[in-house]
Amino acid sequence: MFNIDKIREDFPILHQEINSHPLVYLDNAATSQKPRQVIDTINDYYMRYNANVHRGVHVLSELATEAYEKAREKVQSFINASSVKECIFTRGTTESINLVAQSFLAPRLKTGDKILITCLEHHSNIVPWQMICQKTGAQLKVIPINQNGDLILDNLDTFFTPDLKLVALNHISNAIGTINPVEKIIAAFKQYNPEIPILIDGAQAAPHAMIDVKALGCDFYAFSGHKMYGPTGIGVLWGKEHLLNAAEPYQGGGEMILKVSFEKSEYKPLPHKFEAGTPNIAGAIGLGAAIDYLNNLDREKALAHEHELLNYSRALIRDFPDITVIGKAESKAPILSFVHQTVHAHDIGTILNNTGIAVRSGHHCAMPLMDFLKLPGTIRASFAFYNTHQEVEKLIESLVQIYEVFKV
Ligand code: 7TS
Repeated sequence: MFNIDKIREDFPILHQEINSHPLVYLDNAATSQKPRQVIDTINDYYMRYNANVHRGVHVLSELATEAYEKAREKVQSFINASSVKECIFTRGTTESINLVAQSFLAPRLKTGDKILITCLEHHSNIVPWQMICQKTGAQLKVIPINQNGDLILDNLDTFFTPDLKLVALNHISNAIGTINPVEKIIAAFKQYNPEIPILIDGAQAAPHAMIDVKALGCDFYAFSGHKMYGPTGIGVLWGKEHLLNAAEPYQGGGEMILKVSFEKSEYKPLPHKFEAGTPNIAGAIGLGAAIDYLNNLDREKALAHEHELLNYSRALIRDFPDITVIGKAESKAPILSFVHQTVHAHDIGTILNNTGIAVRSGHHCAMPLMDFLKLPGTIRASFAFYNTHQEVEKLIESLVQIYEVFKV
C-alpha cells in the first residue's frame, strides 16, 4: 500500500505553517525534503561514531569507515553498477561532471574536437565543457529541441563525426521536465562508434526514475544526494572502470594516495583515487539511508503517484486563459513549468509564497533553454511522492486568486 499520510509523517518539515498557511512544498526539483530516517542516521553518526575514515585503527574510525563504504555498496545496487570501484563520492552532480571534464576529457581534447550536449541542459552540464573547450580549442555542439521541449533526433547522424569526443545529456530536464529517450540516444551513438563516451546527468532522474546504468549503456552517470531525499553536499559519479582507470585525478591530497615522496606520488586504486581529502562522511552515510528509504517504499507506486499529480495539475491549469504551460514533451517527469501572460514569474512566486506555497521562478539554471523559448523564466512547480492532490488544488486556488486580481 502507498499510504500518503504515513509517508508524510516521515517528513517533519512538511508539518508547519508558512505565512499563516500550511506549507505546500513544490520546489522538489531544486532540493527534496529529507525523511526522519535520513536525519536520524546523520544524527546517529555525529552522536555515536564520528571519526575520519580509512585512517584510524580505533573503533570509531572503523565504524565510520564501515558505514561510509556500506553506503557505497548501497549506491552500487541503487544504480545497478558492476562494482563499488565505479562509484565515486562527490559533492553532487556538478562536481561529478567537472570531474569527468577535467580528469577524463580535457587531456584527450585537441583543437576542433567536438563535445555534444543538448538544448535542455542545466548550466552544470554546459559550463564545465565550455571551460575545457576554452583551454583546448574544442567546440560545443548542441542537439536542438522542438517547441514541445522534445529533443529533435531526426538528424542525429549529422553529429556522427570522427572528432566527436563526448556526448553529455540529461536524463530528465530540470526546467521543463522532459524525460529524454536516453537509452535510444546512447544506442544510436554507440552503434556509430562504441568508443564515444556518453555521460548522463541524472540529477533529476535519481528521484524520479529507476536507474540501471548497465541497461542504459552509458559510460558515466552523475547525480546528487539532495534531490533524492538525501543530504546536501554529497553526490555520485558512476563511471565504467576502464575509463576511470584511464583518467588522472584532478584533485590531489590525502586519502587518494598510496605513497608520496617529494619526487612523485602513487595513487590509490578506484574509487579512492578520485576522493582527495576528508570526504563528506555524514553525507555519504545519509545518502545510504535515503537509498534504504526509497528501497523500503513501493517505488513503482510512488512514481505513479507523482505522475498522477503532474497530470492532475496539468488538467486543472489547462483552462486558465492567462497561463501557458511550458514543456509539453511526450514523456514528462513531475515538473510543471508555466508562464503568466502579464505577471512576471518572480511576482507569481512571491504571491504563492504569501499563501505558503513554495515554487521556483526564474531560468532554473537553464538560460540557453530559456533563450530558445524566448522567455526570461518560468514558474516551476515540481512534485515529490509526498505531495498530495489537495496541495495541487491549493496551487490552483492561489492561481485563481491571481487571475482574479490581474485579469484585464
Ligand atoms: N543537472 C540537473 C538536471 C539539475 O537539475 C541540477 C540542479 C544539476 C545538474 C546540478 O545539481 P547540483 O546538485 O550539483 O547543484 N538543479 C536545480 C534546479 O532545478 N533548481 O535548483 C537546482
